[in-house]
Amino acid sequence: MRIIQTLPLCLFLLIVPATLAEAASRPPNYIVIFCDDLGYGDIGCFGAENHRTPHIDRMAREGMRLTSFYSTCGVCTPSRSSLMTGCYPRRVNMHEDGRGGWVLFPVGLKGLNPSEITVAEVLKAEGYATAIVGKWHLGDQPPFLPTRQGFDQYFGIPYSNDMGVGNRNRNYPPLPLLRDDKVIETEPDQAQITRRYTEEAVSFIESHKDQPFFLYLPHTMPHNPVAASEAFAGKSANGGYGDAIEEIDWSTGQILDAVKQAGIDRQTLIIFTSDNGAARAWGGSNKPLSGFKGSTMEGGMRVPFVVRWPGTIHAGSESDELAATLDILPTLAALAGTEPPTDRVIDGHDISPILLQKRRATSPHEAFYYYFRDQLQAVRHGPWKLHLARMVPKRGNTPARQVPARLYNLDEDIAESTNIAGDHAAVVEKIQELAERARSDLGDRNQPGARQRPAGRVADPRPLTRSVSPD
Ligand SMILES: [Ca+2]
Repeated sequence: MRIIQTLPLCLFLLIVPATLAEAASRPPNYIVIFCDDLGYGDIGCFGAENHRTPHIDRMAREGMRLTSFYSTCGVCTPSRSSLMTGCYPRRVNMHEDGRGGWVLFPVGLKGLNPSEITVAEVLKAEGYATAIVGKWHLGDQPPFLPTRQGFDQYFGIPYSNDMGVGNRNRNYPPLPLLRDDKVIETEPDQAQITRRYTEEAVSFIESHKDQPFFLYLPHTMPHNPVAASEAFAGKSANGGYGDAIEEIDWSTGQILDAVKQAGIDRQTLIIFTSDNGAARAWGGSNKPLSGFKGSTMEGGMRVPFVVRWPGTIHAGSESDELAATLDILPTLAALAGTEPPTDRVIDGHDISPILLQKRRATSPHEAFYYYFRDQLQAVRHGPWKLHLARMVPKRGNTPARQVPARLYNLDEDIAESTNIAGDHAAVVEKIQELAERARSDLGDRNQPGARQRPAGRVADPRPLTRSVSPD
């Protein structure tokens, strides 16, 4: 009798410490949900009243909101280059395309240099399974595809969803849908794309629950042209844009459920954020910020950020410390027990002390630089943001004009409405010094920076079609 009673206890002692040790030593899984053009005020937990986002809102209640989180540019390609490399777009020369466009276009000359080390490569070296489901937008030529940048697998439309035959301004090849490096469909039904991405993501989670994984889910939506499946089309209070947001919210709920059902809820850190602010035209909101996609106003670059990791990140927490997509690579690396590449400059920092609410954890950024295309337009330093004096080029019938420097205290004036440069000469001077530092390091307009690195280039780009077999 005594043996029977003690046996389960022995088993318990043998099994449980091993399980606990495994849980403690196993690095966390990562899921990064990255929306396209979703604005600061587009989800409920950041103040939206016209979009129903109960699953993302639940993520925020069970996790943390960062309210001063930035993408590094108001448009797609530069923003994504920072998420992947931990560097400013000019550092890796992805601030413009090879022909001077503000993002990469199909049949591009340029791509993220294969010699750059992406967050996927950092994690893969630690034994992570890696997948991307969605929009890549860092090069459409074979050497630049995600399967050459640390991702084991890829499923998605590789660039913006308006860059297909439906775009009457340009002669683009049919919009491709890729699996790994092969075009498996052209001009896919975009109303089904969020659902298909979600199914792919859930399937990846289910089949990789027993090993550390990194799942990057850059949605095609709500970039224009917006579309949603039957269950969401016409159902929101904000037209097609709201439908697309509400389907992304459903998708996020599916991801949360899949993680829970796989029994890895407490071992999985999930991020929800966006690549830039909402555009002026399509129904999105950046409230209470001013400005839109494509600008260096807060509305162009400050994005909503929610992170959830039950048992490790406190439920219902939030921080207004300045952080950026630059910090994703260093932070995920640190939490996985490794570090970012040490053979090159990395602009981001490990923000896990902020996420874990370590005492006195503050922003690791002395300055944050707001570039648009090749130009340094603004700098943030603590609560202060200085829009630098600059020449605004001629546009249409509006002549070129010189605009003076403008200073805002974002803690008191988040909408950048009252220029107080005249009252704070010392602050202006300090930020101008920081701007000079960025100019010499990263460059500005035609002035190259001392520590920029080249983008990848091909001499003879070709369309991604079903018949092209990669090199
Ligand atoms: Ca975008």
